Amino acid sequence: MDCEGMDCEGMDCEGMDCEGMDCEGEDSAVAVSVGVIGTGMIGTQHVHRLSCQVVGSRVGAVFDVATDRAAALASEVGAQAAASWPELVDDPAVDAVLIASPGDLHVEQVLACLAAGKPVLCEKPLATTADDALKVVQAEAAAGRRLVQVGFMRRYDAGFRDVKAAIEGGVIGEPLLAHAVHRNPGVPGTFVGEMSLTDSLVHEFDTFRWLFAQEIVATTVVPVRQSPLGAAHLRDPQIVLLELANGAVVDAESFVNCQYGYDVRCEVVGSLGTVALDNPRTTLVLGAGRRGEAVPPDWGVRFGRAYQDEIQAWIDALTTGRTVSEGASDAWDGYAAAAVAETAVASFTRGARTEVTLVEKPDLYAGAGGSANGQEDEL
Ligand code: NAD
Ligand code: ISE
Repeated sequence: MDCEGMDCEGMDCEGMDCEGMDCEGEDSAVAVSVGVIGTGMIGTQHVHRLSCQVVGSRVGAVFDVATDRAAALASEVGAQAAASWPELVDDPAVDAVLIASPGDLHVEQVLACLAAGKPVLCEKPLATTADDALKVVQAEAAAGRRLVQVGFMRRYDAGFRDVKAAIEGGVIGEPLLAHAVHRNPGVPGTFVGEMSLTDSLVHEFDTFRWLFAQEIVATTVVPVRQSPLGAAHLRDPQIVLLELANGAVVDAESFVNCQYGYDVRCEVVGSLGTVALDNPRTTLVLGAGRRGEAVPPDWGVRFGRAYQDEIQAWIDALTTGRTVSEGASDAWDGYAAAAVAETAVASFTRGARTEVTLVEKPDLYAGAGGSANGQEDEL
């Protein structure tokens, strides 16, 4: 990695081009200095994770257009409040960048990180159009190395990992189809347009590419009677049929105003059996002739451990000379998921089955259908 100007005190620098780096005190505590762009709901959580929970990281700088909120958070964790996001990206005291701004801003911010040669963990979606996501893939391919990881944190969730292990272990035979639900109790006013597809179900698009190790080749959005309780401007709920390259089919429901809690489940049906992912159980209440358990209230609670493990794996990768952690979604995965989302939007608009078109996969992204990455990506 070209790490000129980085403060990599304590990092494992063996074999790196460290000219100009401050590498004194390699035995002291490792601290990758991360700059965080966007300190809204998840950005704030990630700042706290990077500061207090993840081993080997600290927050060097934050930026948000809500400058007062960003300044307060910066002061809380001992970080700089940058004057703009380009200033944060170019700050020599920032080793790597975590992007948690709205999805339509990601591509410009990611490309700036690539131009600065800095590893970036970009929250999903990588971009809101396939063309924009492709720009990231092309920039990495031109540079010949991957610096981008996409925040599809389910790949770090213990339950989803168990599902993948069951499939790969042959426990259910050949995976043939899956049923999936993705329900939010409600969404903020910033959730507009086709975000059920581009922002919520984009998780399923990544998840099932990864679980089945297959690209998604076509989508069909099935119109559903609209809930009277959701925002009028949202078509909610929705069902999307995903066809995978080997003929497997997934039906995925998005319901972003389901009212009762956050509910992400799936069942994969194979030739010998099935594997089902349920909500993790915290308590089981038996009383008054009923048996009950809590439903997670939101994604922060349901996937808190997955976000933590995802960011820890990223920081571990950076401290051991890699830029993308093993098994994480990379820029190709972000591009493929964005292309599926765009295809689903087109299917919804046209009211017809629509095929996904992907460019040829650059050699840089080894492995098919979102399986574990084969590249070393030395820093
Ligand atoms: P949010 O609206 O709460 O936060 C976004 C923040 O970005 C706001 O504070 C806003 O002021 C700020 N912002 C707006 N313009 C900006 C700019 N030009 N530069 C820097 N900051 C800017 O939204 P959120 O729910 O925190 O979502 C942020 C991103 O994280 C989205 O891409 C979303 O899809 C993703 N997300 C991922 C998960 C997950 O499960 N992986 C969960 C929630 C959100
Ligand atoms: C949100 O942005 C997330 O990524 C959550 O994981 C997802 O469940 C929710 O639908 C999105 O809006």
